[in-house]
Amino acid sequence: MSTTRTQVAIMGAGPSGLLLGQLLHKAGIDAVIVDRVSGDYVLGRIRAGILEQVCIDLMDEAGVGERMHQEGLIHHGIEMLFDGQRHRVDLHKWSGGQQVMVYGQTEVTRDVMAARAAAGLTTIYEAKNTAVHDFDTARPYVTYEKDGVKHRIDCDFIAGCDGFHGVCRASAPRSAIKEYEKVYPFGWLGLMSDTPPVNDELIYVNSPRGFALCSQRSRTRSRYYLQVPLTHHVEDWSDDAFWQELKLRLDEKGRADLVTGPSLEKSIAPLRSFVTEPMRFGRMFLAGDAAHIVPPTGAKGLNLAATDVKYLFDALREYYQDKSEAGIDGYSQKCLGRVWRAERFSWWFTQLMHRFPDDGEIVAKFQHAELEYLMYSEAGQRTIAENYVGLPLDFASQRLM
Ligand code: FAS
Ligand code: PHB
Repeated sequence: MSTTRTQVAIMGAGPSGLLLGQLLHKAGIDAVIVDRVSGDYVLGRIRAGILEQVCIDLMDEAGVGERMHQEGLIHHGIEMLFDGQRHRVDLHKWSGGQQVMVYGQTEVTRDVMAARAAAGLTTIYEAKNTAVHDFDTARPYVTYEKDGVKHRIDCDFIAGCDGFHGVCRASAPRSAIKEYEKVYPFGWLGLMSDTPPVNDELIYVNSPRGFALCSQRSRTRSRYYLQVPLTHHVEDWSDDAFWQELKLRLDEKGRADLVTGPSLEKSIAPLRSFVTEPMRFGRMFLAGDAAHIVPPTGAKGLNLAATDVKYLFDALREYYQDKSEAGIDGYSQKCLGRVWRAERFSWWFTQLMHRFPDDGEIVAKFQHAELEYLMYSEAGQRTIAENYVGLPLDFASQRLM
């Protein structure tokens, strides 16, 4: 067994692990990242597309925001389409001047990977049998196998950034953890194409045939989603079938403006709400999808991960530089306050925009009435805008109670 030592062992090289590694490096704190797949595999996963200001700021703090500012598209609004009518929600006006940016998670990951490689930092990909040990002591360590050799990394802390199916949360003692979960009775069939977006801003559709979302990655690359039953498989959906169904869920203008083309990627993602409490177990901290999952309706997953990483980085920096444990002791509670707000909005937005198989016609009428209220009420516009653009980092101190 080969043994090495670092200050922070990060499990997972997705956006959470990579961003944390970059921030720690800039603060002079040593970290090693271990992932069970290859870097190319991580880059091949098509996921989030919308960055909140907290994520944009974190990319800048990590020193990897240059291309994001060059290529990212600032959006000040979204369109809500129901009953064949579009209604624009002015995010900028109703959130007090805030905005969101269209910049794919793949690009975020690519930028941080490049910075990590340029700095000559260690990322161990395609590690097998990864495991975490003794995180309830002051001497935790992780182990893995690579090319038939067993390795051990001794560390001060373990950052569990290994996603929903990772080993870190699974290793927490069952007596110390509570998991909350809601699984939705449908999935999102996503398609990426090198075609110009159907609209300048995103369109969220509540149609009798189900939810649809018209998103984008650039002015020449589009990302579309259709709500599909859980019984469907991606091979059931030809590109033509996808485009036909999307047209049926759009309005006349959408059908006229939609530019179709061959899919670059097509996949079905399940939807769930999931939260782990707490997010800290001794010297192991969970961040991102390792701790929580949101239905992507509210575009919160990646942005919640970014906030966890910011809180965890600040706490670790405080430990090493100020010799204070206040940050690490307060990490879980600080994250969860924000996590539950985002979980609530994502659940609410999903209930509002999707057709649930067991709901009768009456729920469609409730949805229509709520959408009409939201679109014709200042309070309604404000509640969508404030939640969609995301809460400020220090929102916990701004709580009304
Ligand atoms: P990730 O899951 O991205 O990364 C975890 C990493 O840990 C992976 O690289 C994995 O290989 C590694 N790992 C797993 N087990 C391990 C082990 N035992 N040992 C070592 N490494 C291990 N969010 C949005 O905002 N909008 C969207 O449209 C959207 N679409 C999504 C579609 C899908 C199919 C999924 C799964 C998620 C989607 N999300 C979306 C949410 C997504 O963007 C996540 O929030 C984001 O990837 C979180 O990043 P990480 O926390 O780094 O987790
Ligand atoms: C995306 O572009 O992938 C995307 C955008 C907004 C969402 C979900 C996904 O709410």
